[in-house]
Amino acid sequence: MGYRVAVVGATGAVGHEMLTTLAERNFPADDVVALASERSAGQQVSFGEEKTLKVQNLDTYDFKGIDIALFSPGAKVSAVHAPRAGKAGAVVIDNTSQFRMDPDVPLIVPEVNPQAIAGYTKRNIIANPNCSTIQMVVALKPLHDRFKIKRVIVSTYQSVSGAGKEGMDELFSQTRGIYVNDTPTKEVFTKQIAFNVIPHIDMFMDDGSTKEEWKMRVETKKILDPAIEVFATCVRVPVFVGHAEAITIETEKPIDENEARNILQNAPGVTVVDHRAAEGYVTPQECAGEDAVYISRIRKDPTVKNGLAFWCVADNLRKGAALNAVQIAETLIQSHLRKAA
Ligand code: 11C
Repeated sequence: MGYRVAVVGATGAVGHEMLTTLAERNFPADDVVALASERSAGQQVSFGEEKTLKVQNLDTYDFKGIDIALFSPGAKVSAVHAPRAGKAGAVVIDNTSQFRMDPDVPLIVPEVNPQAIAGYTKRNIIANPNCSTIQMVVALKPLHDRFKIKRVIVSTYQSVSGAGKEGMDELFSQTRGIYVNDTPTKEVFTKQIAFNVIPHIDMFMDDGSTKEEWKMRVETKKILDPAIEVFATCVRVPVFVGHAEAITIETEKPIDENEARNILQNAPGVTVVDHRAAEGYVTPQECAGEDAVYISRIRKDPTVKNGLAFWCVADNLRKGAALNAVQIAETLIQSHLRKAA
């Protein structure tokens, strides 16, 4: 007997990727239900190569009988409907920022802290971290285990799909508009994103950082180690899919570049492409549609006693969102929600 799975926010960019990932990985589901707002109810969404699902209205949907609900509808909608689904007996895996820092909700990256899933029973909710955090902690974990990371400095280059389909549409229409001499429309991003970069993702905090930068700090502490200090600068760039990060770490133990490369080569979820030549590093355009977190440009940082720098890219819709959520579901059914075959 398989599982009954709901995908909430099924018409969005991440919801679409969740359905694709469930189908591609042959998730053992007997039934998959697509849910979205009343406005989208009745639409058809693809599930795998051959099937389509009719979108049902989230507001009136009864989650009784659903085993796992993958949520990506926006934080305000999750705030209302995730607890409702959890109370009805579904285990919610929520991709929004709504519950990530709730002490009763585990925040999970399966390659990093799968053991923490056990805490889901308090609220029946598991949180999926922010995309920029996920790819970073996948790379940091094996290095932390060996060299004990004290401090991380990270600058991000984040694609517009982080802001959903609307963000992708805005980059497309602004780029086209500039070529035909139209005034670019600006609704999703704070400044023109076509042919530009914007050092502002999510709202400003009192200390001058943005909420995206704050998320990278607090989520890394919750997932990996509260002792690690993270200082982030998060920047939106005119790329459709794939987030890139320039990461510099300072470690307690002496760190050797070749040993670090070897450790990363053997780390789960990581692919190292690192030759000092044009084909020897990965860019967002090459990682779109891929599952791995790619690491390139590994080199010593000689400005501190024990320092290492590297370049990290991943598909933010896959490992940064949908794939990580489905991997959490896979871990959950292995460890906690086993069903007789
Ligand atoms: C972005 N990282 O690239 C954001 C998207 O907290 O789930 C995800 C926001 C979040 O804009």
